[in-house]
Amino acid sequence: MKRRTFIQNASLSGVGLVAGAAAIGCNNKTESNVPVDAAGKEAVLPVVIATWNVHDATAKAWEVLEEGRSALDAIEAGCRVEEANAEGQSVGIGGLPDRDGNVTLDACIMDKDGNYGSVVYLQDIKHPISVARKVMEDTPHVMLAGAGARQFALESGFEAEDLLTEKSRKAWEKWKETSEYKPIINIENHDTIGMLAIDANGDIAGGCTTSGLAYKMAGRVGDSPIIGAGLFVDNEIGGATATGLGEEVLKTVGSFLIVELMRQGKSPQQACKEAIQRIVAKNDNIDNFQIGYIAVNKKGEVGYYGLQEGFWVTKYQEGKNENSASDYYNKKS
Ligand code: SD4
Repeated sequence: MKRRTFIQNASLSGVGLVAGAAAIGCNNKTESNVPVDAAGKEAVLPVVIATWNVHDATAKAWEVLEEGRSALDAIEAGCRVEEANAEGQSVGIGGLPDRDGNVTLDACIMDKDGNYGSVVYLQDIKHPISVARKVMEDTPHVMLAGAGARQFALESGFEAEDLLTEKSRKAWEKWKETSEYKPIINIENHDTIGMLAIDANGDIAGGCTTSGLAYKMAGRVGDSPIIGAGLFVDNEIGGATATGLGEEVLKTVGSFLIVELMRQGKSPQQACKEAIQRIVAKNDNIDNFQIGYIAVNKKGEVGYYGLQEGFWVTKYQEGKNENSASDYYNKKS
């Protein structure tokens, strides 16, 4: 799809939000929300960005955007790719279990209107991102947990299945042989998918889905399904999402912080970096865990920053689906 929009230049602090401008070239478009800068240059849209090396997921999200569908649809479709990938051991089927051998999943989704849906400690359902969307769209609540979330999923037509694959069961059994309860996130156990998208109409959505920390205590929930921590979207400003040790993201309300820093004028990159610095300031020992943030602003600019080396992101923009290693804080010489 070639995006052709006719945008009037209405500048608001350098970035104008043009409501009601005609937009053609995409099927389902009504009015454009695509920002232009003071010089009349349009944001480079659409854009999809996700944590880690998730080419297939970003490609799927891009395909949905190219059909002229919403950022929300793109996020759900993209996240489902990783949830269905049994080889990935941090998301959906194949996710590493807690220390008792239970696979428990957390996910959330947020749309352009600030609506949010989430599931925590969900068992036996492969696509928590879709259950989260159903919570958002079909219930008066924003979060369902555990047995209630499972019951809601089954009543909504999702099927129960065993999510513990042979590969993950073997890894858990091996872990038990030497187990010392000291989970280290994202140094060897990562790939939680946090994804942000802006559609051709200029609207932003985000999602985050994970099996959480491998071999966690039963009942443990991380940042990924918690609004403001693992994900936050404000369609006037931008969005942010996180991967890494959820406890540290939760304590600093990382994604909300990044969006607020962008509201104050920081670029997505500067905002992600400052959110990592907040974590550094509160921790004496930053060597043993990883955190990675990604962000987009309304202009379609992206940013990403890690605590440690080894945080990768995948971005699909201007027709290119590319991986990049992020810059990071803990540069040991
Ligand atoms: C959590 N943030 O549950 C998630 C884990 C993660 O890549 O990001 N893994 O704390």
